[in-house]
Amino acid sequence: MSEQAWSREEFEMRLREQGRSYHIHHPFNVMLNSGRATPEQIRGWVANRYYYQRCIPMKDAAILANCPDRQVRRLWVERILDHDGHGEHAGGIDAWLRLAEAVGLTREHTESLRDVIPAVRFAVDAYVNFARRAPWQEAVCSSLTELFAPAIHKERLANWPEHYPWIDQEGLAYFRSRVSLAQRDVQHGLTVTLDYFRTAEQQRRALEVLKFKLDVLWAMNDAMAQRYGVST
Ligand code: AHQ
Repeated sequence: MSEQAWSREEFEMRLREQGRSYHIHHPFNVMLNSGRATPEQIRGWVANRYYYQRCIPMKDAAILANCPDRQVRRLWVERILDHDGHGEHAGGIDAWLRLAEAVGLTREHTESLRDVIPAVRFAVDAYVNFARRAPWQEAVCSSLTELFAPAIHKERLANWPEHYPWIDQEGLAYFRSRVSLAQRDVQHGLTVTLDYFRTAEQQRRALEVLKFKLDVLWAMNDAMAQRYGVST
């Protein structure tokens, strides 16, 4: 006898429950947001997370390429423009490079990827390749780690100015921009996910997909903790 599928509300709750595994709880992130990080650890984090940020538009373009639904594409395309920029909007990747300069890196050094740890590259590439190969609805579901992202951006905005006064606050503009953009993006991603994953088996698969992406983010922090240490 096949299992009973969760109601839409129960399914959403099960997705949100996964937040307990979000990288806001990783010791490296806790160190960053509690003011215990050295400038070298912060520069390492910014340089490594740059690789993630620059790959996000390619991940989203892979979803667009696999998605036959024009209504979904016309919303999903905004994510690429938000990161790459359009018209006079320089975009999120440019804002991340401003963060890099604010923490004492150069744009050129950051874009060279010289500091990117192999395990960070492997985790990010696993995410991009997943989006290229998985059914587009699964790739949409994997973006739902952003259900938990506004909290982590708000935590940085609340704590970094006090803990790291040496960082020009203009450099934090990226985090400010993501609070509302993440909320907009995740509403769309959640609607697609709740609409598509209907049977018990599909809903279990959705949780597996979200866990995979949570592991991508967690593994990136593991690699940075191993490389830069976790100050206590
Ligand atoms: O800055 C982030 C971002 O643009 C995205 C896109 C989204 C996705 O499509 O997977 N996920 C994501 C995330 C961003 N910032 C991370 C952070 O900790 O600053 C969080 C990350 C996410 O929650 O997936």
